[in-house]
Amino acid sequence: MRKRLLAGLALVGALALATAGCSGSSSSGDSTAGASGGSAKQLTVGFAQTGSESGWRAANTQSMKDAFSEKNGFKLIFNAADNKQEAQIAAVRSFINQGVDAIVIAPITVDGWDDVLKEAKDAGIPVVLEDRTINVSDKSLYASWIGDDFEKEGETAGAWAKQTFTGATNMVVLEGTTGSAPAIDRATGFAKGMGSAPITTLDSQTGNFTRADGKTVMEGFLQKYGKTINVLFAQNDDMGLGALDAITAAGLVPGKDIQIVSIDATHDGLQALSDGKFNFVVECNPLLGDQVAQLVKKVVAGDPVEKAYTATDQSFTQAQATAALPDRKY
Ligand code: GZL
Repeated sequence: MRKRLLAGLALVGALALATAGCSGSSSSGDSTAGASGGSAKQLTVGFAQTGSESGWRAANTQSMKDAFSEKNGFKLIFNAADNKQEAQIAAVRSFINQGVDAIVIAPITVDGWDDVLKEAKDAGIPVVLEDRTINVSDKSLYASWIGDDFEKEGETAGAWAKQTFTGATNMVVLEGTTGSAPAIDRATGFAKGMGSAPITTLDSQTGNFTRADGKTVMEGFLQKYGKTINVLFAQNDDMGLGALDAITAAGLVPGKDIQIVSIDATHDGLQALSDGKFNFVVECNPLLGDQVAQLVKKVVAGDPVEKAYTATDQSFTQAQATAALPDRKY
């Protein structure tokens, strides 16, 4: 069960002492001070990232690398698993064998983590989750999680669809990575937000959070359903951006013939919204690095921490996207 405790924002603020908001973050804390102050030895941290599947992921990786810098008291061992869970688990095992001080994981999928997390626990190495969540039998196998509320993101997108489509409407869905928390929770949230709106889901398939697969799957949807499609729910911007090429190639106008609602609010996603090719975008904040770094220091220092810290997200209409773009840092 992945019910997450919505921690008070004040707590997130306390963790991110030197962090700016969504517009970009730069740790400026004392490079040697541990979370509880005073000098501390450099912490070696292994970070098992999902891969490099999307613009969101690139921003998240950069945020983590900026935060886990030598200046901030870390030696970072980084691994990107090319969206293959077995590779990600192998990376975690390698961190354990190297005897790192802590492990951070952005878990590709929700299941399959019990064994390797037990190995980390047996080795006395604390694990912090960032971004995606997992299903585990024993929650003591990880110290804490920081990320976004995917179900709320989906619900916000679904509520926009309910408000926008009052007559019979046909929808297709580009799902994220199969078995991943954002794909599962965004679908759940969208259904909640959509409620009893007269929206029929013609088809729903994974585009693996990538532009290439988003385009390919949308081409298939267009061949099968053509002009009967009224709206696309893309579970991330990259799949929606890939779908734009397919929609245009089919002689249809994205944002008009087929409306698009997407999640992430990357720069390219907000640009598509500002240009009228997307119709509504929900943010999923990738700039988690500073909070994760502060949390790791507190966990290693043995300070008390919450089980979950949830980042704050917003949503964008076309006008809001146009206004936000100049200052957008990702
Ligand atoms: C969400 C993150 C998802 C993004 C995608 O927190 O896990 O993975 O929505 C990314 O863009 O690939």
